Amino acid sequence: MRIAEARVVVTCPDRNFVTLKLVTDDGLTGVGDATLNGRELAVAAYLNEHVLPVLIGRDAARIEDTWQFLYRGAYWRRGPVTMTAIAAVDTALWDIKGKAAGLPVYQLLGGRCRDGVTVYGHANAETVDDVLAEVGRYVDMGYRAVRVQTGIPGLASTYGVSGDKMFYEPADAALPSENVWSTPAYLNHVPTVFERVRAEFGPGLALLHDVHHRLTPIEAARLGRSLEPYALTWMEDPVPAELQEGFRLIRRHTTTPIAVGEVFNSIWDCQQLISEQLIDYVRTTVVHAGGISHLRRIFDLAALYHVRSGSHGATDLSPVCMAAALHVDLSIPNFGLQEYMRHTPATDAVFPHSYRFADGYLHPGEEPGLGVDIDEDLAAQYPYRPAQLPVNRLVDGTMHNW
Ligand code: EZ4
Ligand code: CO
Repeated sequence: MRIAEARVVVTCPDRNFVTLKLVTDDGLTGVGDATLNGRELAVAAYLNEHVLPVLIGRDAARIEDTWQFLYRGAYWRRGPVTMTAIAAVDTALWDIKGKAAGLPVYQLLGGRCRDGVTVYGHANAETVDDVLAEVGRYVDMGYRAVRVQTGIPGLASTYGVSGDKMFYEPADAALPSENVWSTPAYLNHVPTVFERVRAEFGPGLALLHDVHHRLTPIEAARLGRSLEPYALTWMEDPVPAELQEGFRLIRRHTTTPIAVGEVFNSIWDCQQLISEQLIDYVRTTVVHAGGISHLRRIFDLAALYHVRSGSHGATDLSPVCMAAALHVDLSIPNFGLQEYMRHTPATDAVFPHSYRFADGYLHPGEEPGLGVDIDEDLAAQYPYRPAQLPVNRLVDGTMHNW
């Protein structure tokens, strides 16, 4: 079973996606997500120029060896572009292995550890009154966990608040749009939001919030402490995580659980956070952390330290990534929660998939492999459109983290 064909498909059914498709000499196909939001063509070029030529003729059954070949063989290790490209190959090879075995990938990973994958949705609105209605909508749809983001009084726009309530797309312009940020306004406002959401929905609903890398450790400590009465499931990305030891400071001050890692590419990015028990959920996911093979290594390390999975699942991670994530989520002992932002109908049509939402859970389905594909003819009707993520400045114009 050798890899006979490999191609990269770039398509924009409402947003850009990069997908790797592999075909074996006996006619099996596999797909892998290679989307890096705002940097799509960098990964496409990495795959086309440096990876595809070494894949042709390789044994498609040798998933781990191919991973090691691409990781060690590049000499230049890690980084989002490299690891996203490796992830796409790894994911596609797991898809092929499942089809060759006639089994869904979660069976190859050890079988199911639970009945379904609990997901959380995104309730967001400019005002608190409106966000209460949005949370209610998710509860009515069956969600057991909801992320809550609102506008901040005095700021023109805020991360996580979108016009279209079901399909949030932050990469909103060909050149980065500019947001303005005020930490004091934010820290004062957020606890008032959760006070009302918790009062309205009671103790049973899991509530989450994404800080999106905007605070310092001591500011995050204050936010975590001020949110303790509302018992959040997690406070996400409170500070940028290059300085992993910085989380010790947050930990000393608050029992609000912490989730970090959607931008991490490898086990080395979270090793200290996990082994010092500085976080509660690790948000690494298939597409940006080296594929199914490497993600499972991260989650196994996490299991040793009471850290659970909480994989990123925004709309810029394609249905191929979502399908792969669900096979991992179903099969690991230390699953926590899976983010699930719905894709638009156009995206869903380009990526036919077997996973289904029911009663607050996602189910990957029983098709051999990942249960997802790309309709290449339809994809060709949606040419790439340049789109970048926003940047963020403080009120005085200083560049800040977005
Ligand atoms: O900003 O996926 O938790 N979800 C997030 C996302 C990220 C985007 C970046 O491409 O933080 O909305
Ligand atoms: Co996030």
